[in-house]
Amino acid sequence: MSLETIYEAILKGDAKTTAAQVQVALDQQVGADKILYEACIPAMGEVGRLFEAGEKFVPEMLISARAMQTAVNLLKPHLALADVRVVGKVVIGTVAGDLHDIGKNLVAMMLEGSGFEIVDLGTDVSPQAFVEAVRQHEPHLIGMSALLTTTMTSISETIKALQEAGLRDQVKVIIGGAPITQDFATKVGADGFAPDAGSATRVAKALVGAA
Ligand code: B12
Repeated sequence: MSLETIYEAILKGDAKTTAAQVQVALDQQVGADKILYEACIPAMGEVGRLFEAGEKFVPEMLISARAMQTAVNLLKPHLALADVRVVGKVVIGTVAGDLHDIGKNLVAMMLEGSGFEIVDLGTDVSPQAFVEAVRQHEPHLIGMSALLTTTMTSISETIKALQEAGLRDQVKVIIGGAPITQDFATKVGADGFAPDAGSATRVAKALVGAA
């Protein structure tokens, strides 16, 4: 086993080899976070780079995403070391028009592992669905993920919908996704931004006063 083998397997979209090699790595006591951050996530970054360069196409992105998902499923129990103390409730989803969910799922997983109760609305979540979920679940935090420059606007639309529903003051908003920056977060009036799942946990805890 080497992290390189896992990286290559995800890049190729070979879910079987990915699963087998992740298991070997875990058996050899390689840390789950090391496997995730040094093999799996860089592989997805490379998939994106090759797609942008016209060397990979949507179906290939999809099979790499599936291989990544098998890795995440195996890593999950090792990453999410359950902290029984509930520090807050988070409603999380990928915004309207956007189907990317690997990053959102990782963030949800890490938040869950650090004591948050998670209500996952899935992908392509409309501003209205976020508003309804806030009414129904009364979370401390809303997490929105956007991976496309074209769906970043759904974040501001959702924040606007929360304001119009009179709910904005009841909930903190944390956002993320590859095209999201702190500048963008400030501009749209989000309370927090994090570039990755690890820092998402820190920011979320700070927002609910549990840091
Ligand atoms: C896999 C993938 C797909 C898969 C998604 C499968 C799935 N179930 O998610 C499929 C094949 C479906 C797909 C489709 C498309 N994709 Co795509 N995709 C990717 C790819 C290669 C990887 C994304 C990924 O999973 N990364 C790994 C995860 C771990 O990283 P992450 O998502 O960034 O998440 C981390 C942080 O951003 C952060 N984070 C994420 N969410 C949140 C939320 C909160 C609250 C916080 C705090 C933090 C946070 O923490 C995460 C963990 O560390 C990216 C390339 C890239 N560099 O991002 C392109 C990419 C996002 N896709 C792209 C495009 C263009 C598309 C399509 C439009 C292609 C097409 N022509 O159809 C469609 C759009 C479909 C749609 N409507 O959503 C472009 C977007 C370009 C742009 N500027 O908008 C990218 C950047 C590729 C590229 N370089 O051109 N895609």
